[in-house]
Amino acid sequence: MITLHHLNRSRSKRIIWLLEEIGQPYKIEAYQRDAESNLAPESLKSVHPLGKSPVIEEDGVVLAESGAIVEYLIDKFASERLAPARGSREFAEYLQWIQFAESSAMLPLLLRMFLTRDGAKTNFLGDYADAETAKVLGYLSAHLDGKRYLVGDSLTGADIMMYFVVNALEQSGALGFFPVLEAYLQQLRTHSGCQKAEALETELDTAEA
Ligand SMILES: N[C@@H](CCC(=O)N[C@@H](CS)C(=O)NCC(=O)O)C(=O)O
Repeated sequence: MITLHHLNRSRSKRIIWLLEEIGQPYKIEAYQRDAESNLAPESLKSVHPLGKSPVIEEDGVVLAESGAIVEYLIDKFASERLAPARGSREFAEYLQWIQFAESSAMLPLLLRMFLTRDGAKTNFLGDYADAETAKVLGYLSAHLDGKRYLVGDSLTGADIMMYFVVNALEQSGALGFFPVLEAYLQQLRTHSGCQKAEALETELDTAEA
């Protein structure tokens, strides 16, 4: 049995979708963010010292970092369905997009989100965040133009990772500037695993809207 330690409104949604795709038995331990700080509760630190989500427990392995969890679970349970063949050119691209989704793409989006929440005037950070956001999303959009998925023509773990990025973009109200990414988001939402992850995320979120 795989256990997912899930925090409301978090990257953990990626892992719910993945668990739906791989079809192994799983259970969810749900946690809620603190209403003031937006941080995870202290109890998550007893699962993993970082105290962040997602974290999984699987056959004695306790693993944090959504990208690592996606690679680990696919490698173990769904490598023929959700990843290209190891050693192929597509596999290299697959690894790149998995990393991109949590590093190059997330950094400027998070920076912009924190700057907006903070409200302080910045010297260069605001311009840097906006220029980097345009650069990385422009790159992603150019790659996806005319394509349904990031690698080949079927769903892989890279798309499950990227879903959180385009979902965050939608929530920020900026998705309309990127019609290719909007179409990609709709394509990902045709998957029943994605729909189930959305429904479970909503069901497990007890915070006020
Ligand atoms: N790079 C990590 C990021 C983990 C992370 O920052 N998770 C957030 C939720 S999206 C979290 O737990 N925030 C609450 C906190 O830091 O206390 C991953 O991909 O899993």
